[in-house]
Amino acid sequence: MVNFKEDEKLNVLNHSCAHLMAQAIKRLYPNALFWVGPVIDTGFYYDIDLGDVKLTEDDLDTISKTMKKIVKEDKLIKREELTKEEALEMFKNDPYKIDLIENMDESAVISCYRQGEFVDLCRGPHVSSTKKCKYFKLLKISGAYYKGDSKNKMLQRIYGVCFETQEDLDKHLEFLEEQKLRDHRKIGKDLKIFMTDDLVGKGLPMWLPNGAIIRRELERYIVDKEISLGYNHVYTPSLGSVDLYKTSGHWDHYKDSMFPSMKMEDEEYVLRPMNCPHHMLIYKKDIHSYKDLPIKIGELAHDFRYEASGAVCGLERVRAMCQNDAHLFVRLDQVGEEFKNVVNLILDVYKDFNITDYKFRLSLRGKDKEKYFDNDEMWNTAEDMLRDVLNNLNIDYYEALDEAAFYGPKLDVQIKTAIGHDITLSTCQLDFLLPSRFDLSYINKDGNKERPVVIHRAILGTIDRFTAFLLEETKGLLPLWLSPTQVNIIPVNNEYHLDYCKEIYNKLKENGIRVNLDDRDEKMNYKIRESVMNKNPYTLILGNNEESNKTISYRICGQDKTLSMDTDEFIEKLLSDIKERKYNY
Ligand code: TSB
Ligand code: ZN
Repeated sequence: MVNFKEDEKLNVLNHSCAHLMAQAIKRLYPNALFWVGPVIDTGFYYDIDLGDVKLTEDDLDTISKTMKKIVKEDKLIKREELTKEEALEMFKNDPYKIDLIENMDESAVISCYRQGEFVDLCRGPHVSSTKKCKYFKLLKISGAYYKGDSKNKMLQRIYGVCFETQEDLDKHLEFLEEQKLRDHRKIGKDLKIFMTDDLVGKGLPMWLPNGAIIRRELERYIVDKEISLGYNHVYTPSLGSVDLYKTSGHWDHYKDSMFPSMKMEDEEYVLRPMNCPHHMLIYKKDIHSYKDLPIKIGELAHDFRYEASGAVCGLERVRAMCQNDAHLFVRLDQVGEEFKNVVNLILDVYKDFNITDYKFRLSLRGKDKEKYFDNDEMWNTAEDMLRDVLNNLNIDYYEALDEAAFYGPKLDVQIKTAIGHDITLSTCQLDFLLPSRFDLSYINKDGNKERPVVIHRAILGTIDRFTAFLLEETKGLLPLWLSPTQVNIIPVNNEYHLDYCKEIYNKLKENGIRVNLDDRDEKMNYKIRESVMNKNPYTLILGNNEESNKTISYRICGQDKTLSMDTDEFIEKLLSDIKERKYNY
């Protein structure tokens, strides 16, 4: 997908188009005030204060028409330079511009761009005239808090894109349409995988029977893999006392992401946002020798985070989630090796799911003193060590400030979702803090106490997010082992072939294959079309031929041909593909 921010030409063009849009809005709504209008990866937007006027999607047409008029007028776009004083005078009636200007250096040369009657503060550069912004499309409106702060006024944000040719624009719009079809929220609804209901609450999806099958398979898959690697799984409660989270440091550094506490008599509890504190105490229960390490405590653990209501998204960002979590308690000399093992596990899992389009991100501490535990020495050690580990692993990664956990730096695996969100799938984190907060130790070779290091890791991330990702990657046609219905049987004619269909149905069922018999009184072709829409991997069509030869005929979803096979051979093939967890068809 084209990146508007990185492509130099498109960047300038889209920025100019944002001004064009602002000019059109100002003509239509003379009281409109403008905050910022940057180019983003997916095009441009402008944040607008329209007072009491609430724009709807229909208004986008009107705005577009006025923009087209200004394109025709072919206004020259001219740069002017001002001192801070001049700029403050020029925009004295615009509190948003005043805010921007006041934050600039005294000595800065401030530029603005004029096109006809419209002038806007801007660093530029811009195209030379409005004619150049001919091929644009306004895409959507949303609310956006002034300066991104929910305590501030809500502005209206209009998104758009602009290209150099009609052809490029059409191609892009087609791509966006296809993206929409890949949106896991649509697929999840169409395939009856999950639902949401405002009566339950925002960010609290419910997994329907089809989703529950996917989830159970994923959970079995990852737990089995972890068991084979020496992980020990536990179950711990989703609640913890406030004191537990005070001890860990979550209370000081992570409270904003937690649901408020519940008080009962003299006790106070929280829904847990993470599982580390529980696992620390499990480790602490026993005395450990250096020979016992690494100790790997895993859990499919339920967590609760108070994600902003505007940020929750289907299964991708939820407020109640299930982490594929584990904490590895390791000696200092084991950090490199164990980190490598986790990265290899991530790569191994990605191979199983054919995941190739991702980036490793080294997530480092930011400046915010409240967000991160304050100990420079600890951070420097941890960040240097992690960088070393990654360099030794020879993997490509980029660094990002202010993305660490409050307790330490992370290696995150970033992916782009169908609707363009940049999200973390897997994570592996290095932590010197919690072992000390919980006073953890092991007995070293000399019989003295030493502090272990903790590696936090989630391979599938959360089952929720991973499922969202899979639905988008596969467009709903999941690998056979994950498909809620693996085989759908359709009789050529209900009147004659139902008995044979039932015989095959029973045979498949006895073999543990998830099978459905579509015996509704509908036409065969209708049922076949629906079976494809429901992304059933195998659709069996059984009639006279199949019955007399004791065979089956099948179509694989998304493939045109119909193939015939001996029934037992077919079952064997399916069972082997399921057992191998084969990804493709
Ligand atoms: C790995 N304590 C660590 C754990 O031991 C931890 O909680 N890390 S985390 O905060 O990064 O969360 C782990 C993973 O959960 C993330 O990598 C991400 O894939 C997933 N995740 C985080 N927040 C959400 C959410 N709101 N909805 C769905 N998945 C989420
Ligand atoms: Zn953790």
